[in-house]
Amino acid sequence: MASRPPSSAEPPETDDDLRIEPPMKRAAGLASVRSAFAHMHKHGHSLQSAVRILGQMNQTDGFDCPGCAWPDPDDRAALTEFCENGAKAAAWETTRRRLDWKFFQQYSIDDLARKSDYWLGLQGRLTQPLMLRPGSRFYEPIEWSEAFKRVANALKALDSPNEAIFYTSGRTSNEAAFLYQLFVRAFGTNNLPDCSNMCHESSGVGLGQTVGIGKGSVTLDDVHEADTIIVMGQNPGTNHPRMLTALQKAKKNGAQIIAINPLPEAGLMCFVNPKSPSQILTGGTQIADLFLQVQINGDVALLKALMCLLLEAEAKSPGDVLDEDFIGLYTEGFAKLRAHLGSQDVDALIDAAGVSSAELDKAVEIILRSRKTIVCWAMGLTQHKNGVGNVREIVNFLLMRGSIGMPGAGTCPVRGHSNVQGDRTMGIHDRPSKALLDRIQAVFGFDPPREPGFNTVEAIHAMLQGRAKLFFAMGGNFLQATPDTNRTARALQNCDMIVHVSTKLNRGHLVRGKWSIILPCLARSEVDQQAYGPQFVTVENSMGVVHSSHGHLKPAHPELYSEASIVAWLAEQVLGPETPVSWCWLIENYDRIRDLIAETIPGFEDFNARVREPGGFHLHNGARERKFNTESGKAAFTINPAPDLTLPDGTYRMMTVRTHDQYNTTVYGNDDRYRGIRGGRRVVFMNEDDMREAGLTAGTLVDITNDFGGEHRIAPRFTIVAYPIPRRCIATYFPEANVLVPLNKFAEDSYTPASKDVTVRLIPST
Ligand SMILES: Nc1nc2c(c(=O)[nH]1)N[C@H]1C(S)=C(S)[C@@H](COP(=O)(O)OP(=O)(O)OC[C@H]3O[C@@H](n4cnc5c(=O)[nH]c(N)nc54)[C@H](O)[C@@H]3O)O[C@H]1N2
Ligand SMILES: Nc1nc2c(c(=O)[nH]1)N[C@H]1C(S)=C(S)[C@@H](COP(=O)(O)OP(=O)(O)OC[C@H]3O[C@@H](n4cnc5c(=O)[nH]c(N)nc54)[C@H](O)[C@@H]3O)O[C@H]1N2
Ligand code: SF4
Ligand SMILES: [Mo]
Repeated sequence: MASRPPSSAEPPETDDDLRIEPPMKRAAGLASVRSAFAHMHKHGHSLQSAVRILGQMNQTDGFDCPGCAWPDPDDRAALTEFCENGAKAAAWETTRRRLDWKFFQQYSIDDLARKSDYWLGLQGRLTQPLMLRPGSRFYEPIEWSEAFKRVANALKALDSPNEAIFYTSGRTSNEAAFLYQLFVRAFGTNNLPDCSNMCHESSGVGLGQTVGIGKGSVTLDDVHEADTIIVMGQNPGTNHPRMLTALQKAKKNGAQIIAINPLPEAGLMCFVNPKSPSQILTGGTQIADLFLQVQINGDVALLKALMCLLLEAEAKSPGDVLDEDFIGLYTEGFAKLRAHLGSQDVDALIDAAGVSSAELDKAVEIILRSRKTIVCWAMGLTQHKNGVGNVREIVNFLLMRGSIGMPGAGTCPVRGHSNVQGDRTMGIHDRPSKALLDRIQAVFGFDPPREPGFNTVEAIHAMLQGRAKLFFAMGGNFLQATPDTNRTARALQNCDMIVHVSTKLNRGHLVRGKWSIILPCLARSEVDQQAYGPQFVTVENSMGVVHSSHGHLKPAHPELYSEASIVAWLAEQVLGPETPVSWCWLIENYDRIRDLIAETIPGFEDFNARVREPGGFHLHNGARERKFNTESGKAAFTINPAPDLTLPDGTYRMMTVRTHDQYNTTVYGNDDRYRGIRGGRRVVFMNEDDMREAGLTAGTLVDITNDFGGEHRIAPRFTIVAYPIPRRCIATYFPEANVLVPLNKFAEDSYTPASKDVTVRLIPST
């Protein structure tokens, strides 16, 4: 095994136990229940304690699952409203293991850098503030008061507030996020990059431009009622497992499902509901009625081809396909789109998509059954250079048939982090709207900065160029979640200070600034005790439902601060008498924060009362009512060129995906059960014909390389795995392959890094 230099920003190679099995054809079942409890056990929980903790998850008086943003059904099952991966997230967060000062005396940052991400996460919860002094290789514990003082002094010493960057990851509650953005703006900057920049930003931008709201339009009831559900660029069996229950219910009600994906993901093919004994006996529900194995980034071509076929069907049977009334009343730009589609070569589009015309005819047949169509999507569509174009093309497709703003139809971008949507609603944004800034000014009486701040890509450039010198992260793992890992590492190393508010140790803590500080915080499942008693927080799920989350567990350590109180204490010290609010008074009782949210953010009127209703409340959504909040008040058809997919000889198009055993950069285990991978993560999924042509065999070790923007990148020693993936397409896992994702290849308009389309070469390892 090749060894890496110490302090490497990349995970070490630890694939000694790699085993390859055939991919599975169905998801969940009893294996998922076994896996859920095995993970709880691994983190020190007895069966009894596992049942107690998981039984609270997603209940109206319990804590919100720290996993994904999929909504909870109204008819929640008592005790079992969670999935295997929700259980893994809970196990990882509620672990009984603790990191004390002895651990940090024992391991230097170089020792820790040689450990795998899995090992780092297994060590337990952070319990004390930690500091890495200039020149030292060991974190040392410090008092909270000293930690706040050092961070506050470093912030105050900057020449300009714009030299500080304040990152957020999407687990932060509404209350903490609202305070955080208020503090950052009172401090004087809009430098609020967010994990959303790397995630659904393309959806937010594309939907905002076309239907006037950067969020999806459907509710869970719509999913249950739809006649056609198209799932594109998403692997729900792993990343939103309870979505399969909703799809199963939709199918029971007569829906047909089309899956569009380069991979035949097990969860898209068949789902065995682990809660149903009859399902376990009968082998489950077939999910996709039609699987379109699109090539990577072939979606614009595919959607265009579909729309051309719909126009052909309309010509044959006028009035039956298009919703002319809807188009006339609610939209603009259709004539131009129609002319554009008329000029397209449908066979060439089908070819570019990589599917057959018979398959597309089948898709049209399904779609024409009714107008109640929903399109769901995730990272397979947003993380492309044309990510915004992908989303606008979905909107074109839905608008043509009036499939929006009616029961059972609409847009469904399926969000990642459990409160990523809420964080945005609370004002975490590098490009805040004028309306938000005006409200902040009216409510708090200070003039917030008006110029745009840095998004993630811009933040990395600013740090590289020395224009930003202090990096503060409210959660997350910026180092490994961002593209071009080694460049990001250099950017972070350029900082005078790096501050992480974190629950667990991750590799991001090991790439140091001149000073590095870790502030450990409470997790959502824990009691958040403040002056007025235990506080609950609120979150917004993927379908715009705002609800409460109540932590019941004993905190991992008595001295942990909540994220909201960390912001408050810091704000108090940084802003001093200039402060717009009394921060420490606010955190005595989070109702006070919610009252300010109610005053500032539209849709949160009477917040404290409404969020106490069981299940919370739905935020208003214009698109759901066909009120399109665009400049013209109409939904916009747009023209989106299909990307040029020609590849230089000898190169492949690589997408970076998640395994079944990880949560973004958190590695729960080294298996990817559904895809047949055990005991390792450095694998490349490849088409067998491509392997033959390149003289590669299964098990060969290759270095993956690329050159982009004058930089040569290399990710060494990945094992080739033969897989049913389209020709010239390959897949690797995030974050191991992030070193290859070019910083400067991102979606137009949204800056979302193109992590699903990286041009690479494969070179046998020496
Ligand atoms: N257990 C677990 N749950 C999670 C997460 C996790 O890491 N683990 N992460 C959370 C977060 S933050 C997010 S954003 C979501 C992510 O949820 P997903 O978007 O489902 O995550 P990915 O693994 O990135 O999967 C992308 C899917 O898109 C497909 N794909 C890739 N490129 C293309 C393309 O060009 N076209 C099409 N049509 N398909 C393509 C891939 O084959 C894969 O099935 O999940 C959330 N939930
Ligand atoms: N190549 C490639 N890169 C990608 C992606 C991809 O598909 N491919 N996906 C992108 C996407 S969609 C996303 S959302 C980003 C994710 O980017 P991030 O959100 O930055 O990354 P995570 O891995 O989710 O962050 C994990 C860390 O958060 C901390 N943490 C966990 N819970 C809490 C909490 O409650 N409070 C606090 N303060 N800290 C907590 C822990 O220390 C943990 O180590 O990655 C992006 N990067
Ligand atoms: S579907 Fe998502 S939110 Fe629901 S239990 Fe699973 S991981 Fe948690
Ligand atoms: Mo995400």
